[in-house]
Amino acid sequence: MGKYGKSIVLIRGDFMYRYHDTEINILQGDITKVEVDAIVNAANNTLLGGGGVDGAIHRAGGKVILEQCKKIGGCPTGEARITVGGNLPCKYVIHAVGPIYKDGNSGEKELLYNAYYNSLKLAKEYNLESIAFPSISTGAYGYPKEKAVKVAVKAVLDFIEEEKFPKKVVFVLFGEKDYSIYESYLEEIFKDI
Ligand code: AR6
Repeated sequence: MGKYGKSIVLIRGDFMYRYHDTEINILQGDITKVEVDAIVNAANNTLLGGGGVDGAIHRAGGKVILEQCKKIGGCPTGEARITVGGNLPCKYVIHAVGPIYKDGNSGEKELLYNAYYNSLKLAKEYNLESIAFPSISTGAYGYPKEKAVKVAVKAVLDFIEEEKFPKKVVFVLFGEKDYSIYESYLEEIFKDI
């Protein structure tokens, strides 16, 4: 059984970095299989589900997630809300809403940063020590992957720096290209840390 549970469809994922006391990993695979305290969903403002990772999480987690999302009643862009994990191996799902990418000058960067940062704030509030993120906004919402990785990593490192929390962060990349982008970016920035 692997580190992240017996059922993970893990294609690649041996990289591990440490920032303060936090372990940072990247995995290529399906986030619904990852055994952590919380996985983050790339949701939309309605929180009522959709395609991509959102669809996969609702399908695998079962109807309790949708029921809780309906009660929450939506979420502004850049913010995050929490539900249980239902049938997923994680305990909680943090539903974060990233921006739809327009031209890069419409506040997308700040909103994407906030989506990551606010997810970590919720994780801290619930004392969830391990958290897995997908690459928010880089699918249907069209955020360029090479730009998004910088924002995602900055938000996570800033949070760790400020809060010394959580214990583990996993970036879960679905596609091979997305994984390579994270792999080289983390390699590059951790050279200087
Ligand atoms: N595990 C990990 N990553 C995944 C998975 C998975 N199972 N499935 C897809 N990805 P997207 P967005 C990757 O489109 O751009 C939804 O309809 C995918 O390859 O899921 O934030 C929502 O309801 C991509 O890199 O989210 C919203 O309406 C990344 O997850 C809208 O899409 C994000 O792609 C949100 O768009």
